[in-house]
Amino acid sequence: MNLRRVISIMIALMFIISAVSAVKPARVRPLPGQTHCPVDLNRDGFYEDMNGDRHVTTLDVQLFFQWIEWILRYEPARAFDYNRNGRVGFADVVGFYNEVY
Ligand SMILES: [Ca+2]
Ligand SMILES: [Ca+2]
Repeated sequence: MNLRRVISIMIALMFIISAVSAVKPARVRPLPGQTHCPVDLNRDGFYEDMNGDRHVTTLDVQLFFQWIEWILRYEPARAFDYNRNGRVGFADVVGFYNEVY
């Protein structure tokens, strides 16, 4: 195998690795400090039960607010995009609060 071929394979591998690492997770995972995954209780595609205790309370709103940066990084955006603008931000905390109360 010549050097040119090795380099082209390495470049292709680097491209694949960067593409894979850029993909957002498809499934939700427990928020930091929680043992259960968030739950979409009414199956509307938005996960309102942040701590997975099968109840929606002010604690869920607090958890969303507290961990929004973490959610941005590790959770699928569509699950927490309450105002449906394609990204997760503090406006979604307000949207979530309005949905809950
Ligand atoms: Ca809950
Ligand atoms: Ca949003």
